[in-house]
Amino acid sequence: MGNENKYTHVSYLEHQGRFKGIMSWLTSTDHKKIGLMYLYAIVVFFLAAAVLGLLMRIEKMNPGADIMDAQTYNGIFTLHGVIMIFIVVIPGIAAVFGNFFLPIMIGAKDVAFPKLNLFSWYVYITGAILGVLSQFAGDGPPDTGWTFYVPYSADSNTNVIFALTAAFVLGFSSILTGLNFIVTIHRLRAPGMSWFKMPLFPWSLYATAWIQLLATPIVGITLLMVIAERVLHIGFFDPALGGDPLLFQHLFWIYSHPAVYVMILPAMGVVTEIFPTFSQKPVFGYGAIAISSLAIAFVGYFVWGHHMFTTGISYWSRWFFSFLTFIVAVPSAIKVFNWISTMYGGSIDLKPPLLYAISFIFLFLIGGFTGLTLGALATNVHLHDTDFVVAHFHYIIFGGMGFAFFAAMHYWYPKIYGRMYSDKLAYIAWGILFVGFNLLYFPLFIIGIQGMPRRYFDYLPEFHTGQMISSIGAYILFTGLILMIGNLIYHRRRGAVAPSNPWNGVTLEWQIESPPTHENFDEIPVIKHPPYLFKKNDTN
Ligand code: HEM
Ligand SMILES: [Cu+2]
Repeated sequence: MGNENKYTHVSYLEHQGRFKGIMSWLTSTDHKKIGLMYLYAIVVFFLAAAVLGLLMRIEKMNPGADIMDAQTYNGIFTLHGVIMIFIVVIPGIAAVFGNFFLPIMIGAKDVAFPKLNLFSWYVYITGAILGVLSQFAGDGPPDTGWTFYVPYSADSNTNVIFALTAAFVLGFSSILTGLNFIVTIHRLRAPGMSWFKMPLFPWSLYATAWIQLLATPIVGITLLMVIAERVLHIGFFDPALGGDPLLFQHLFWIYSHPAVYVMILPAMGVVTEIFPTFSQKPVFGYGAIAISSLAIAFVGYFVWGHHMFTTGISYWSRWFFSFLTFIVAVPSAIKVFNWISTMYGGSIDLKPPLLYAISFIFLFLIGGFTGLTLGALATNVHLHDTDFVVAHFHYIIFGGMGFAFFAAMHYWYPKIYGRMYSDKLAYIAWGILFVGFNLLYFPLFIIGIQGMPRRYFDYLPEFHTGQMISSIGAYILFTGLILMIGNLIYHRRRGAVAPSNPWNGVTLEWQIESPPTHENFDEIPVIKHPPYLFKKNDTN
């Protein structure tokens, strides 16, 4: 066990500077406080959107209209999707744990542009609030789905412009954060930390940041084009005005496919930190993991057409997009092999963070293999726009990114707050979450194959059993979520005081106090070794 916390310095959670109370947060340029401001905002939005998900599941418990009409359902699934995608998971791990730990893990006192960092948070909150307001202002909740497909999104007389603007503003925040991270990693690594001595979570953030910087402007422009089409009747997409509806889908997915890597790469980065720590072994294949992040980010740009197999694009382009989709699976598979090899022969300590990280692999594999089913032309045509797709992306996004977020929360909690949560409650919450998750989403694979279309408010009687099981799963999952979050909130002030290095981690964040001081390091460390040396004679 590491040295006990001596509290010789002022922690970042204690007041310093001009303002007190909430204002000291809202004006803080400390990357750690900004990370926590993202955390609290994201948790609130996540819970709100989860309640919307639960409402949908209650509606679908039985055939026919139960608690809402079809139009309300359309509004709810649009808002659920918009919040979960643009407000929760795209910023997600990068904004919370990236902000908090990137500077610390590379031995810096802050990000390169601290004021820009705070500004990004304000842009984010503005976009998030706009997204929620779209439900209440003007002509009723937008009903286009989070993908805003034309021609419907150009015609629907609901509040689409509001939601489009929200997504646009949120994109700006994403670009600024990406820019900040890229410059930080290039300029602020501690002396001696060459690229290949950098820990792998920062590597994953680096790959992510390039996608944020290069892909997000595309969707921004696309959304503006829909607004222009609605307001000024410029024919970008409407054939009657000389436009092309397929153009929208191309532009949208050129961003939105890489966007799934903005979600998943930081998640992979998190578990890559957790496996070595709880196996007390250097990560297996350090170089392969670092480079495969870049490879995923790069190849991920060329597969957007797999969302468009049924739109009538040409045979060869379909073939090509399908082929490339299978290629992206290779670097992802390399990572999975390396994580498992890292654990192999290690002294494994199945603490809550590791349990979540292993669940990540399990759920991500189910999501990944069903993704290949969707990437293959023949099966895609059958499964397109069915609940199979809904199951697939919840396994990837919620099972992958969501569980990695929970893993990160349990891993870094003692460092962030200087307190421990209850292990016992964490195990119980995990069990409930895991069972609820699979009950909720697995049946959707089956009824999807049987032909249950996605985004439908009602269904035929033959789907009743599957829908019912799924809805019961939603209740269970929700209980697990509340228990997990409750455990973390409760022990924030009442938990046992955490040692500065409870898991015997070796990266830089474990070498400083818990909670960290305002400037992280008294003295910037000089890096001599690769990042994952657990014993003197270990090598990477
Ligand atoms: C908390 C538990 C959750 C429940 C109960 C839930 C439930 C649902 C349901 C019932 C749908 C509608 C499916 C349809 O009718 O086609 C849906 C769609 C969706 N969900 Fe979730 N979900 C949850 C969590 C998440 C998370 C964490 C994400 C993160 C990305 C997410 C993203 C989406 C998206 C993007 C859609 C697509 C909406 C559309 O088709 O336009 N959900 N969810
Ligand atoms: Cu895609």
